Amino acid sequence: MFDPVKNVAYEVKLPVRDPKTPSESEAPMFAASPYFGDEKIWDAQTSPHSLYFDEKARIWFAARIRPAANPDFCKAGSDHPSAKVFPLANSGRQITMYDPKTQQFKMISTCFPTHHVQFGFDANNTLWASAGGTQSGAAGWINMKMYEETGDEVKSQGWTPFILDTNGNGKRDEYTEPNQPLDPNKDRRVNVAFYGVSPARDGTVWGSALGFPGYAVRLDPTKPNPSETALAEIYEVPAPGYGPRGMDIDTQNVVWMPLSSGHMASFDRRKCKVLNGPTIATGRHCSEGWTLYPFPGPKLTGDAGSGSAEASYYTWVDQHDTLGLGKDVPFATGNQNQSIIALKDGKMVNFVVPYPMGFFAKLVDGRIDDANAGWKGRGMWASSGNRTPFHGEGGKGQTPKLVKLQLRPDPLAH
Ligand SMILES: [Ca+2]
Repeated sequence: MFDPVKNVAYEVKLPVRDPKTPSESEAPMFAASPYFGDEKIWDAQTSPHSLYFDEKARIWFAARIRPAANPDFCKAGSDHPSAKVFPLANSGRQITMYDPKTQQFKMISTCFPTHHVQFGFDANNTLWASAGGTQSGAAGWINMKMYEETGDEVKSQGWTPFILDTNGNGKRDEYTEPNQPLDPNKDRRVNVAFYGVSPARDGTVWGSALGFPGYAVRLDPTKPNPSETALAEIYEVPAPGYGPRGMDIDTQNVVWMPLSSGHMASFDRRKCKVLNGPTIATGRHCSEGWTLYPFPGPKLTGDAGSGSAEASYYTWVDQHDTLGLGKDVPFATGNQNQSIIALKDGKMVNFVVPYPMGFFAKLVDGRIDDANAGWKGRGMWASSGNRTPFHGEGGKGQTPKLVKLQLRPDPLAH
């Protein structure tokens, strides 16, 4: 935790609900580390991945609180509305909330796995969770209004599989499974899940689905009982692009994501000519919605594509102009450029962090302390590091760092 007003950093240990929660120290060691030998220094039980502030300045983590086997209410035979549609046997991470003011924790045992979390703009203040990999095939949420009012973690959670409207009638119907032949009279389940997840202002929820070439995925949960009614759409990344990771969305509902092919990609659904029917099953029905922008840096030897060797992890959209390049400017973590990379008016702006060497951002967020103080009142904050950093300046024993970026009008401005 870091408080930029008081300039204080401290650590908080996240608790588990079940003492039998696995520890990373139980994971097998495939080989000794050249830096740490056979010492297992990463021993977290909670394995927290990503986090999000709420309007009360509390922090919601994707974190493990129990062993992976789900309680009965998640599984087949349960009368939970989501379990009746799509029972889930395992969840590798759940939800933990920390309130810095009261120093209290709350934990929610979710049936669905969590990886990234983000609040929606709806009246229920829904917290959406991505799954990470595609194994679960489900998108999960917490109705935070209900949870805050009742404390009922079972009733307040829900999830749905990803169902495409392949029969094209505008609503969700009986569906065929991914391993079955397509039936023109039915809808179709696809085995995807969100890696990055971002609710849009129109009530839909978007995410990236890992894979080669991978997808942008849209979920429309705006009809009552979304476990039974939510419809999904998938949009395959077009050549020469492939390999999306963490994504974000802008205020116009345009999706932004980094690609392993060395591009920043945008997807704008408003450009699509077809949105449902049998041709959407492959996700190849709207290549016109995509735009690929090559990242800065050299290309990989022999790469016939147009991208660079950059291997960006995450894209974040500055919806509120916290840095000063403008509202809705997308930023990517430049993990090979040791930078943060903005796309401004079609051009890449590469903010290289020269020292300490080895700058390695996993995500950024913005903060405006004084909207009337120009560049001094605002800034972007980036994490630098990994779970056990060793590849940065200083070597073994370094801890992760926070880097603040501000956009001065000229280099000597102060
Ligand atoms: Ca349908």
